[in-house]
Amino acid sequence: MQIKALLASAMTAISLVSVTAQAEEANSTEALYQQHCASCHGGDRLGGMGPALLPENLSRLRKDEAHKVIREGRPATQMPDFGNTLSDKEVSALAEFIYQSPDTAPTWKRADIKQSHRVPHPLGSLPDKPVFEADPMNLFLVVELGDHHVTLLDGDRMEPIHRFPSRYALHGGPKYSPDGRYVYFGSRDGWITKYDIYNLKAVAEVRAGINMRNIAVSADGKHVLAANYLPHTLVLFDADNLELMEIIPVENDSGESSRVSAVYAAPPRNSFIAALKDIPEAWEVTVENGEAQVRRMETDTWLDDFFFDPGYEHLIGAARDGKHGLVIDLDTGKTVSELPLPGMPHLGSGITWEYQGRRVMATPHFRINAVSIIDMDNWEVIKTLETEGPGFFMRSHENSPYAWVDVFFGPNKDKVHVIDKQTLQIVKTLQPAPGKVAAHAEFDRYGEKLLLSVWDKEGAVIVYDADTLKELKRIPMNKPSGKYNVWNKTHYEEGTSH
Ligand code: DHE
Repeated sequence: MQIKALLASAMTAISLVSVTAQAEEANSTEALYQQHCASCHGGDRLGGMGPALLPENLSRLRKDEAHKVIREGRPATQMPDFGNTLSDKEVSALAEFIYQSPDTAPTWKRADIKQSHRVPHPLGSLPDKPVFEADPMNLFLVVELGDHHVTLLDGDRMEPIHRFPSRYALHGGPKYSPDGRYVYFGSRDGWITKYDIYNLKAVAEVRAGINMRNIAVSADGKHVLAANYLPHTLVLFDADNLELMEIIPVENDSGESSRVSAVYAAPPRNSFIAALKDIPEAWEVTVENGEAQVRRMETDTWLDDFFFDPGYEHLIGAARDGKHGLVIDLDTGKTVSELPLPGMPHLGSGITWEYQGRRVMATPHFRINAVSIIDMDNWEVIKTLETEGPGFFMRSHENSPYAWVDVFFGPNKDKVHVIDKQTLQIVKTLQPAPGKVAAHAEFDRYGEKLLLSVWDKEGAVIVYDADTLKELKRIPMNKPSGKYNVWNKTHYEEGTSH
């Protein structure tokens, strides 16, 4: 009995020692963070000159990569190497630390948003004429993820006009103002930057959240709506100078909150449509007399990625489980059809075209080697086209007979298929840079030429003739991701994402 008691008290003492040791270690890692990282990444890890270092923001970076970045730094950025300053144990402790949630959940409130707001060039203060010679409607913006820059390209000559730094990790398509003069970029860390293309200047900036999905600009160009994962909000801004209008908490009637999967403008409805990731609802947001009105539609499941028919009468959503799709009538909010799309379709990059007198839509899948082609009248899958791997992005143009889809994942990630839109067959498979991902095509305004990214630090944007499929030139770029043509985006061209 005595021995048992002695053992128990020894165990308690040992566990107290280990709890104390753990607490001391945690404190010393926190101290290390404050000493070496806080000045750039923020004392609260919400980001500063450097990106936010919270688990949500780091979900796309493997821990061993984080370890490497701390040890070796990031070339072409302000991130120094700590390999000589810190021991391996300290580097590992820091790499562990940034993946832990902070003791107090981070918040991003009205005061934080307002404090982040900057307007270096208020609307109306800069000249109304472009400072360069080029068709302003046939410009492209190319996001270069490698060193967080954006290149402005002349779409007639296919020559760069200007290259400028962006916020860290832009994601989703930048959104143009209806006249194509301004563009709004969204970053994963929540920053929205309004850029004046005519004057080549960032004119306003604000941070809408800590971890943002995407932004949408209303069809009349008056409002910007940001969709956040963290906090669970939609945030409405006046598009003129990105002045905060309203923070909309994303919750259901019982107060349960949700991340927002994405938000898009729905021009014929003069509204925004958002889908929620943790509550089975889609929301239609309209702005009336300066205030956001929310119409909730209950959905049969949680929606991830989604797409619309050209009249914005239906939302075609991918279920979060990745096993099927739903078609929702946006007027009644009712599910009118289920789609057998088992491979996690990437509906955000879906496109549509006329096929045998009816409209079809096509989408690649993240998990299966296929493109699904769906009749938009009866919502039947009319063809499942086998590809050489799961794809990410699909593109076409009204004037082009072809649709392009990449093979983003797996051993054939360097291949791109060209599909004949009338025979629904793959007519050519290109492999422009063996071993390197080739992805994301975008056509010029006429559908005559297109750009394809070689998604690599020593990458390029390749210009193709859209009819002969011949390569015309390569423009070197640093991990170019998406490319966005002003005409196609502002005219909601059927072959491009919106
Ligand atoms: Fe994206 C668009 C979601 C990972 C590059 N991506 C979008 C959009 C959504 C989305 C909802 C549409 C927003 C818009 O344009 O307004 N993306 C997701 C994911 O859920 C996913 C799979 C996981 C994640 O962590 O977010 C994901 N996306 C990626 C990447 O890994 C990519 C390849 C590199 C990156 O930038 O992070 C990537 N996504 C893109 C690009 C677009 C995009 C280039 C714009 C496509 C377009 O042509 O409009």
